[in-house]
Amino acid sequence: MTTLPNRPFDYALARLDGGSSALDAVHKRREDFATQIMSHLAASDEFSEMMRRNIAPFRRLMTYYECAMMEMETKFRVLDAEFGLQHDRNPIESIKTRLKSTDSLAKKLTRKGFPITVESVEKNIFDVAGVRIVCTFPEDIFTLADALLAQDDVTLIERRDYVAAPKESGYRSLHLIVEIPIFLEHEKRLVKVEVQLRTISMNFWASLEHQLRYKKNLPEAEAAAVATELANLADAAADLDARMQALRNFLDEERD
Ligand code: 0O2
Repeated sequence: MTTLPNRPFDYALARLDGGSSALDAVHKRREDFATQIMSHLAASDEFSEMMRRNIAPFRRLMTYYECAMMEMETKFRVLDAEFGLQHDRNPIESIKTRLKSTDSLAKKLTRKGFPITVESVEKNIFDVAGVRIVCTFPEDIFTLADALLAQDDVTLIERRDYVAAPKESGYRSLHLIVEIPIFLEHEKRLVKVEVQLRTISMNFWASLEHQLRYKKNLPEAEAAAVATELANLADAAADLDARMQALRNFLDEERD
């Protein structure tokens, strides 16, 4: 088991050395932030203008993504119900769906240097439709992912396993980009959906880290200490998951 030293964050802060380099870092971060805002505003304006000119195709595309999210949510609800029958417990704690906002779409197209058009959104952005599955135990993540990928109308486009190889931030989840069909009045369309699978404790960490990440105007050294502490907390959450899983496995063996 990984144990955290007492008050590691206080310790990290106590070692910080202030002075002019910290002040320079603050000025630099402010400048970077201002530059980011300016390019973001320009991208948003360009994106809004593009949407105004292409409102009907853009709405249609977003509706396809919405339909694909509904399909995907149903697939997981079916798996959850069937697992409940077989194993007397449900592997899914909650499901959340989201369409990427126009603001985030504009930012991502600009960041990646893709053209700002409706076609470009469909061709280049794979996480317009997002479905987040919060599982009870870590093994449920992989059981559900395997069951989804075994379905004959699901095509795997990309798999990123941030459980086996967490991000530097400490972020853990299994990400799948899959393509599924939606059936419209006169056609069948293949639509990409990003599925994020994670446990309750991975979700707890990711939600809080997401909030804290916006408190950005810290001097560099303090920001580094915060990042280290967040990564340590992610390890603590993973440890909790592993112990819960071990308990689950023990109880399952006792029952058989
Ligand atoms: P939202 O609103 O959740 O969609 P790529 O350009 O595709 O290589 P991308 O898209 O950043 O890079 O892919 P990545 O990093 O595999 O996955 C991005 C999504 O994973 C993020 O979506 C978050 O949902 C989640 N995520 C990744 N890293 C972190 C992290 O360190 N902390 C937290 N809290 N979440 C993370 P968006 O687009 O940021 O936002």
